[in-house]
Amino acid sequence: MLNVGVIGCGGMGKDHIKRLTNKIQGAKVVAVSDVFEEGAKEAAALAGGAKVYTDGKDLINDPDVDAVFIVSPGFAHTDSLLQAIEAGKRVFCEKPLATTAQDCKKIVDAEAASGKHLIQLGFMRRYDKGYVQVKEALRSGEYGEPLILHCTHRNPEVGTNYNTPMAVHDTAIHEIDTLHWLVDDEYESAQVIMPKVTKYSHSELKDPQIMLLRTKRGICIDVEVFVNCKFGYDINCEVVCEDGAIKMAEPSYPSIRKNAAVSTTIDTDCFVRFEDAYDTEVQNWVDCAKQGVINGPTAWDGYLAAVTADALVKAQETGQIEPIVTEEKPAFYK
Ligand code: ISE
Repeated sequence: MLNVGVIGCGGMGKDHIKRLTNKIQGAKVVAVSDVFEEGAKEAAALAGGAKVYTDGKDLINDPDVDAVFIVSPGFAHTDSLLQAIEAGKRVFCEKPLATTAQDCKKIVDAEAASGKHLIQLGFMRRYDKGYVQVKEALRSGEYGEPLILHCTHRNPEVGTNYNTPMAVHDTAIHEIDTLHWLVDDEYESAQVIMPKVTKYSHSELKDPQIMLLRTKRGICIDVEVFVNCKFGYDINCEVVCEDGAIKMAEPSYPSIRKNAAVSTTIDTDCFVRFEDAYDTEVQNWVDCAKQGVINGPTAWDGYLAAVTADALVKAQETGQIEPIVTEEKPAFYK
């Protein structure tokens, strides 16, 4: 059994605690921590009882905690990650790794210096069946080289505090990670095109946006990010290759004929759309952590995502093609 300590008991933290307690095999939540003690107590109850901490550092250093799950707000990740590395404990950290590329680099350097792969980052789309099928098709070589990717990332709506840069940091961040993994390439440049703004947006949010990424092998990617599309949580990905085009399967729901029309369901949030992916990524982390290994998105992937996001935010402001310049991948992550 892997004894897990969970840092961060907000909505997402509670969701993961329920998952670890009710669905995942081989793990037990033995401790929880949150700066808000009440939230931590509620979360401990969801786990059927667990130690309650208000300081994540105490949880990390608890000898009963084998491995740490970080689901606190992004700005709090760096301290917890550095403490977990120091304690030599395996970690699952929800995205983002950290809120700045500089902090991501600090974490990468600390993990590499420890000599042990300790961190798996919560980019769950890599575990989604649809993306995995596309990746397998690409890997088969049957369709030749990928040339163009057309993607959409649509949310029905977002909160009023959601602004233009969040379209990158909160939303497109998933495509940033998944797409370079999908085509096994690295990004070279970023550009953002701003269409007419929907009547459902406000002065602080340009919505929709078209984000363009070019990879080092020359693959061109367009991602429509539209977070007030109103009709659903709609994620699409089509890869145009030399010898065919591969479109990711849509979630399957019945097609219903009624009143001279055919209709089917579109999901309305990421928790339903990617429920299986979340379960698979956490089960994978538990299975690997029990064997003392990490096999999934790494801290280096978190650093790459942060640098790419920074270039896209700059491109939102300048309207220009911005270069994406990362440090050389350390041998530790190869
Ligand atoms: C949210 O944080 C997510 O992770 C969702 O996948 C994304 O669609 C949404 O825009 C984000 O705010």
